Amino acid sequence: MLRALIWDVDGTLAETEEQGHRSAFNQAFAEQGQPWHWDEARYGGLLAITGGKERLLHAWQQTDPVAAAAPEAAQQVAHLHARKTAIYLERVKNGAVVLRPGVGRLLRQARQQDVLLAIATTTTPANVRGLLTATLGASSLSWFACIAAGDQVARKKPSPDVYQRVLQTLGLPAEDCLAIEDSAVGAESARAAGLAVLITRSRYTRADAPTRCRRCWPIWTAWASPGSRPAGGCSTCPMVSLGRGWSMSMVCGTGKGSHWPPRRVAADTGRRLQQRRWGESCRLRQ
Ligand code: XBP
Ligand code: MG
Repeated sequence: MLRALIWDVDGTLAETEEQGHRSAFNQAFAEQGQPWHWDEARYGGLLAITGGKERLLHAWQQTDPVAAAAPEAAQQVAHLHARKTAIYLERVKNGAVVLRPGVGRLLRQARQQDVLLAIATTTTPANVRGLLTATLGASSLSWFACIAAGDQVARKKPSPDVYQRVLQTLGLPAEDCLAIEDSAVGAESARAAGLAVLITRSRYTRADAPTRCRRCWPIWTAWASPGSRPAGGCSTCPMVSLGRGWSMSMVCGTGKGSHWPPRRVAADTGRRLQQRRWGESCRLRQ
């Protein structure tokens, strides 16, 4: 039975990375006299390192390993990251980041139908609160039975810690919940916690290899936006049946596909998966 939807934030609730995180990092670098600028390609590579502080330190180690190993490096990273967070929050407050299509409706539908909502993210907790407040209003914070974020767990994604923390807080078994993610790293984290995962790929995860994702059954992919076609991916709009009459569909906007879903999904999870409607956007039904 579906009891809870557990949402990733960056790339899933909203396309936060480009207008939000990347530009905030670059502004913080410029303000603090750092000779760094992360263009889209560089930032895309760095997203393999989850967590902004960890990402900063990793990039620094790559460019100047001696300075990055100095005793004061951690403090400098923390200082830069604090400024980056402040810039990010300002941008979000000013409307630079919006929810992805269908997300607001799916959240509301879940609430109407007594499906719990939770968040499992590597980003800073203040960023989650800022995004929810700016896009759905301050009262939306109370929609979530659990918000697990950032340093609240020892190890960030792809470790399962953040999802395990959510499951523990909700007091639910993994088989009663569905994780919604945008990346292979996030899917790996959710699957390691025993969760089913629905992936809706985002701007920076368009090229995440389907072969990698298929390991993490059950996973269904949908394109980030109508018309975008990542290399080597599928082109279907799956309807996911979650058992006991629940189902969910995600829009891809690219029309009918052919090779999805893999039959082994059903065998693996005991859940049925059907492809019967096209062009639907994030609907949860009973
Ligand atoms: C994706 C991330 C985050 C943000 C930066 O998180 O890796 O680290 O890019 O956030 P998600 P901070 O799990 O939501 O996809 O700088 O606040 O760490
Ligand atoms: Mg993400």
